[in-house]
Amino acid sequence: MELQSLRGALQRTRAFLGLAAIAFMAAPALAANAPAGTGDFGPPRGEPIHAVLTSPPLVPPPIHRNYPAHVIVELEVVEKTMQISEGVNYTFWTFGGTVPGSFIRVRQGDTVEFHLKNDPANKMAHNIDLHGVTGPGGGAASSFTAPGHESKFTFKALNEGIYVYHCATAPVGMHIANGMYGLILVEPPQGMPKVDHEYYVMQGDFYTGGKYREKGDQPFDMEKAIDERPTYVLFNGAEGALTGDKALKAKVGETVRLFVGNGGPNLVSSFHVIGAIFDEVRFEGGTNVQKNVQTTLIPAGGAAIAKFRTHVPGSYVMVDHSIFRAFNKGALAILKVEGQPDKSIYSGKELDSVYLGDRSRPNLEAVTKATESARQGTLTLQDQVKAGEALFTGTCSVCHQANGAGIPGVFPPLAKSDYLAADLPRTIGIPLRGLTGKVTVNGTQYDSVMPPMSQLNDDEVANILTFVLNSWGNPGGQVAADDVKKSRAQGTASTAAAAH
Ligand code: HEC
Ligand SMILES: [Cu+2]
Repeated sequence: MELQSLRGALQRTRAFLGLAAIAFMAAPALAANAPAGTGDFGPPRGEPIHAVLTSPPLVPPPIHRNYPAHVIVELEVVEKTMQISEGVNYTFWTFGGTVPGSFIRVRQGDTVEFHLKNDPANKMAHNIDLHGVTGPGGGAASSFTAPGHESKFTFKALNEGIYVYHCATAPVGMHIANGMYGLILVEPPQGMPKVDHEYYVMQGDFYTGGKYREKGDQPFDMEKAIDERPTYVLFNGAEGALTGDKALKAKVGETVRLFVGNGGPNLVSSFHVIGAIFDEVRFEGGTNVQKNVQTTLIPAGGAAIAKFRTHVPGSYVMVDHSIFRAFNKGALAILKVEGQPDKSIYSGKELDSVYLGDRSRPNLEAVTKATESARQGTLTLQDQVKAGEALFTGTCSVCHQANGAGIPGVFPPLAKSDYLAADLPRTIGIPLRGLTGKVTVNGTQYDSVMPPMSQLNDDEVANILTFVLNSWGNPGGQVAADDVKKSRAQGTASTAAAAH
C-alpha cells in the first residue's frame, strides 16, 4: 500500500522531470545547476552499498560517487539509561544508542533500503518518519516495529538537503522527548564543497519529574511536556555532551560545517555561536544560502547547515540564544579553536568564565565522586572541598573571583571574610536566598545585590560552602546537605542584610 503510492508518486515525478533527468545523465556537469527535487537519476547501479552511520558529533565521510546506488541502512532502536546531567539518570529511547540518533548520509537519487530493528530488550514499539522520504508518513506506517522485530522499506532520495528523522509512534511527543530523532543528509549529486570539519549537533528539549540538575533517576514528565515547560534544553542529549574534553575542535583558518538539527519536541531554536558569524547558512536545510548570519532559527523538526571559517583561537560557545535555556537548562556546547592569534582581527584576552560559567571547568570528576560518596554514606570533608571547588568555579567566581578576593567596592571578599565566619546559619542562607542591602565585610561596606543561586541543589550548596570555609584563610568547618535543606525549608523571606 505504502510502497505503491510511493511508486506512484515517483512515477509522476519522473514523468514531470524526465527531461531534466535525461539531460543530467547525458551531461553530469549540468547537475550543479539542476533545480532541487530533480533527484530521480534512474534505477540504482552497482553493488548494494552499506551506509556508514556515525554517532554524534561525527558525520560520515563525503560520498564521492557519480551514480545512483542501492544503499542499505540498518538502524537499531535501543532504550537505555544514560546521564542527562551530572549525577542525573534518564531512560532515553534512541536510534542507534545515542541522542541524537546515528547520522545517515546518502546521495540524491539513491535508492535507500531501510532496516529498522527494535532491540529485543526494549519495552516499546517504535517506527521512523524520515523527512527526506517522499511517501506517506515518511516511512512511519511501513516501519512500525515491535521489540525483537525488524521492518524494511525502500525509498528513493529525491530531494537533496538535510532532513530530520524521528519516531512517530504514539504518544509521538513522548517518543521524541525521549530522544528519538536524528539527521539524514541527502548530498547533491555533485557533492558538497570541501571543508576541514563537519560536525553533527542537534538540540532537544527534555522533561523530567525533578527540577534542573536534581540528582538520581528522573522519569519523563508528561504534564511538563504538554505545557512546554522543559527541565533541560540540550545539544546532543546531555548537559556537557559537547564541552570540556568533548568540545568540538578546529584550528585557526579552518572551515567548519555544522549540521544542526532540532528534534524538539516543542521548542524552536535560535541557534547562535558566540563570537562567530556564519559565512553561509542553508536555513531550514533548504537550497537557498543566506550569508553573514548571526543567529539562525531552527524549527522543531527542522535543520540547517551552517558554515564558517575560524579566524581567532579560543572557545566558541554554541547556544540557543533564548538565553535562559543556555545558562539554566543546559543548551550550551563549545567549539575549541586552536592556533595562533591574529591581533588584527581580535585583540586577545580571553575570559572563558564570563560566558561558560560552571561549564568551563575541564571535568566534573570531583563532583561525580562526591555524589557517589554521598549516596554510599562515605562522603568526606575532602570530597566536599574538591567538589565545592569545581562548583565554585564559574558559579560564584564570576563575582567573588577565583581566589575569593572579590572586586573592591562591588563584590565583597569571601577570603578571610569576617561576615561569613560570624554566623554559619546566616551564611548558608545566602546562596539560597541571595543577599541585598548594606553589609559590612572586613570593615568595608557593600550595598549591592547578590541574586539567589536557585539553580544549585542542597548538596551543591553544601559542597561550595564547605570549600569556601576551608579556603583562603577562612576558619574551616563543614556544611551538610541536610543543613542546607533545613535552611531552605525555614527561610522564605530574602536574607536582607539590614534585618540582622
Ligand atoms: C552575580 C554576582 C554574585 C554571585 C554569582 C555570587 N555572589 Fe555572593 N555576593 C554578591 C554580592 C554583590 C554580595 C554583597 C551583597 C550586598 O551588598 O548586600 C555578595 C555577598 C556574599 C556573601 C556575604 C558577604 C561576604 O563576603 O562574606 C557570601 C558569603 C557570598 N556572597 C557567597 C557566595 C557564594 C557561595 C556564591 C556562589 C554559590 C556567590 N556568593 C555567588 C555577588 C555575587
Ligand atoms: Cu519510538
